[in-house]
Amino acid sequence: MATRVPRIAPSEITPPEVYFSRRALLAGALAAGVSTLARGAGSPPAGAAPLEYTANPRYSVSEAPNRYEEITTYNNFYEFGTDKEDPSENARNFQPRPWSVTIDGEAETRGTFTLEDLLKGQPLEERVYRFRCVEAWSLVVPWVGFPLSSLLARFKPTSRAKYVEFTTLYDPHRMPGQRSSVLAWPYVEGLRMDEAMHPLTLMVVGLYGRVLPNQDGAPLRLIVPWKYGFKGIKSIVRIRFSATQPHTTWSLAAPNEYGFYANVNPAVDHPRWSQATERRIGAPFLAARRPTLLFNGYADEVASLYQGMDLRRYF
Ligand SMILES: Nc1nc2c(c(=O)[nH]1)N[C@H]1C(S)=C(S)[C@@H](COP(=O)(O)O)O[C@H]1N2
Ligand SMILES: [Mo]
Repeated sequence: MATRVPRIAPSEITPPEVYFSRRALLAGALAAGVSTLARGAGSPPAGAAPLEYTANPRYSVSEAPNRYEEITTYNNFYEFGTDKEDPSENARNFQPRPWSVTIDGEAETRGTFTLEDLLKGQPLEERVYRFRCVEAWSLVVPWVGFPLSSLLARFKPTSRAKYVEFTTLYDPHRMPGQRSSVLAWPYVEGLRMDEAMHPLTLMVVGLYGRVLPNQDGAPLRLIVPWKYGFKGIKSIVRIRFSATQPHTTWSLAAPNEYGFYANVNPAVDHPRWSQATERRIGAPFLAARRPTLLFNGYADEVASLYQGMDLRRYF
């Protein structure tokens, strides 16, 4: 994931612009009921099935979302190739339905559930989140989904459940990138239980009011907006409650480069490049480079989860 990212020269750092803050949250709340689609920042194709959802301004930034085309043609999804434009091309014929997810580990309720069953009784929300890839580019995305916490609660995790592990589909016939050994398949990610239960942590099934496109992780993917993008595992087929910290794909591939926590932190550089700034995809060249914010701008909401932890050690 990291090989083509250039070092960022200090001279490229631009002055602060508009940031996600408590104030932005309040501004969002005042704009309640105004759909992000009304901003005209992008247009999903007529072919994608519309979803029923309500906007959640409490958990939305006021920055303009990236265009649909940007969010769906500049992707990381190594199961469909390692170049940014590979997933949009190679996932075109992927069939994300029917789909089922296996729940196991430290929970009273376990088993295999259909996607429809998992979505039952989960009202969908649109949330406009900032998204920061570890490769130092960023997007603003109007996701549609529901809080992971309300899904997990249904399975009654036991008191031994300290972590949640997520696994992507393994099927090299349907995911041609898995025929290469660029990563140890299947892709695995994980969260501490309190991170998983945080109200910002989202199970995503849609984008721009429509069913999630294959290249963005159909039919079900995770979004944790204060963490680097690689925590947002796609096309999930298994959720396991665990007493111990999961062995996650990127931290196994390069433990000194990709930590388990992966909280966005401009003060902790990647060993091979700075994390102090980021490039906003689609922004005019001179405005594209902007400072990266601690916890991706969500510090007010999540910093307390890491009180007393050395974020340089637990990166
Ligand atoms: N299964 C799986 N999930 C994945 C990845 C992947 O290669 N495989 N890439 C991650 C990375 S590095 C990023 S930045 C985001 C990209 O999400 P997007 O393509 O929807 O922007 O997905 C994450 N989830
Ligand atoms: Mo990423």
